[in-house]
Amino acid sequence: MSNQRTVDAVVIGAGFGGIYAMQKLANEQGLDVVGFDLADGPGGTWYWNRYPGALSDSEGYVYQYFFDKDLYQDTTWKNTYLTQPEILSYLEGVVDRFDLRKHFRFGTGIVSSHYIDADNEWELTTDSGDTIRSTYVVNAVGLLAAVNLPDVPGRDSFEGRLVHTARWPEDLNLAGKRVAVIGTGSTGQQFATAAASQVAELGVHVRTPQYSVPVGLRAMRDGEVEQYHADFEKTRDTVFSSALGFGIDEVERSLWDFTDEERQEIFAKAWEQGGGFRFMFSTFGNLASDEDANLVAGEFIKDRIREIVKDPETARKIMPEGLHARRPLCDNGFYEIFNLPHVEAVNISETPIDEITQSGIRTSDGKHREYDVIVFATGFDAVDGNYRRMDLTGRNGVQINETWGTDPQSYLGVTTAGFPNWFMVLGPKGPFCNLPSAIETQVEFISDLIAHARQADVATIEPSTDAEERWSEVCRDLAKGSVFGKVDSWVFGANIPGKKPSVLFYLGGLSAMKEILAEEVEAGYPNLISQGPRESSDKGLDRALVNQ
Ligand code: FAD
Ligand code: NA7
Repeated sequence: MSNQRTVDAVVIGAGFGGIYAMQKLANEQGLDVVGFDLADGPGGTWYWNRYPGALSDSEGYVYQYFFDKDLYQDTTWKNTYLTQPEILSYLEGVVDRFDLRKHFRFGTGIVSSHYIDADNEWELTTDSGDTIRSTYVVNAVGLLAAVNLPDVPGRDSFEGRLVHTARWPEDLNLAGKRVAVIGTGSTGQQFATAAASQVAELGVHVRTPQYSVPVGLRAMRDGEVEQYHADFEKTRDTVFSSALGFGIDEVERSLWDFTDEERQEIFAKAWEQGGGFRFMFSTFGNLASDEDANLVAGEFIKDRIREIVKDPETARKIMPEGLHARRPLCDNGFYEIFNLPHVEAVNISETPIDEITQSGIRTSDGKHREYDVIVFATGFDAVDGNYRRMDLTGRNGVQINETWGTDPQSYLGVTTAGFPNWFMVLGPKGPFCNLPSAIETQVEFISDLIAHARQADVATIEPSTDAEERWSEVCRDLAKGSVFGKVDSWVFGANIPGKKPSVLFYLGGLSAMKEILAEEVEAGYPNLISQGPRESSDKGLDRALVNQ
């Protein structure tokens, strides 16, 4: 790459988002596009998260693209949920099917993106010092991709293997090893459940126990995948016209309209069928909004934990408390592993980790446990993390951190004021749902917007700060009505020391988001394209305000 190269568009990231953005911009629009990913190949999340047990918690029939019927009908899957190797292989197949590999430079990170005001262009620098100029930048840098590796005292002194689940090394064989896992979110639970059958000893370090229900993993039945293929249009329409895109029934009925016995029956059926989102959104319509109803659901799960975990003291150590209001979790036998003699629950809110030593972990009760491997399943600096990790400046050299402060902004989750011709896939204040479906929706919006701007000879796509502020207000108001903001988790940026919690998602649902985007398009992008002095319009926001 030479210093002089100028392209139409740069795509950063080669996960679901970057791959589809490349397909739209390079293949469909015929633009000159270069893609970059730090990873040595495509896949994004599924390139990096190779830890034992890594599994989707969206079902296989919705955790894929819907933009191409032939692709959907040529895709088969073995079980109700998808393992990491299956998803990685699917995404690699998509890249090859659409001949996209030639557009990407893998193993190459973008360290800075600067808007050059005088030229109305972006200048990007790679980690090897190359620069490239581009009219448009599409960031598909992932919302669960900026690794959180907490600075536990002594961390770097450990002489065994210390790994983060999202940077899993291929050569790490856990067989017969003494293994500690720190963290019991979705990842920690998946890892611990899978590792329990491989390792000699497993110390599960639990800080905040979480509610989890069975995932319901089972083999696809004869003819089931073929039926999904045949029902392509129906499934696609169901997914995109739903709030969550998970392919589950989204019920409205209130828990309070049922007797205790009926509630137990409904919860038991969902428990049997499996799926975290199903348990929360297909049982009753008010678990995510009504704290008391939510607590009833929590009690049901606590009863199951008491039944499953034989030793009451162990059950106590992993027992969740309070609202069931993090991203709903599901597992493939997590609670059951605590009945195994070589699996120990270490509650590190009761006995915090004092230090990691050369050979293990010392907790505040003075106990030193020896380990060969320590696994950090400590999650991500979610949503805005990867933007803040770049040297990123917009108009007049203003840094993204300065623009966003502690509350990352966007208009409709895809653009932000002061950053012209610069787009985000799954940026802050985008929809909270099955993410490949959100990605398709956003990439199509971005691609159509770029096509429109080029055709209409519009030099600059950028939201007004006013439109952005009103979008924030929509997101804030929706968050107020949800239990999710009432507990600390990555969903509200409340999992990273020093990060101030903020509203990171639009909780109005995928279908409503789609309608809002469509209105913006139909109205001629009034909040994104200005001819002459910028005036903001309410048009694209009408639907959002109506839906509140
Ligand atoms: P990613 O797949 O995260 O890809 C982003 C890419 O950008 C990465 O490869 C990264 O290397 C690259 N990148 C970032 N910054 C730079 C830079 N500066 N320079 C170069 N490259 C850069 N979602 C669901 O809806 N359902 C699920 O079941 C589900 N399961 C999940 C399980 C796990 C273990 C994890 C971690 C996430 C899961 N998710 C799930 C969320 C998942 O991240 C999304 O579904 C989806 O894969 C996101 O795709 P993406 O392309 O937006 O980002
Ligand atoms: P999560 O859900 O953020 O979980 C991280 C876990 O790590 C959680 O149990 C945390 O405890 C724990 N953690 C984080 N920092 C520390 C420190 N410093 N010490 C001890 N324990 C710590 O991340 P996941 O990867 O599991 O899941 C993220 C999403 O990716 C998930 O929803 C899926 O969509 C895929 P805490 O709860 O903060 O007390």
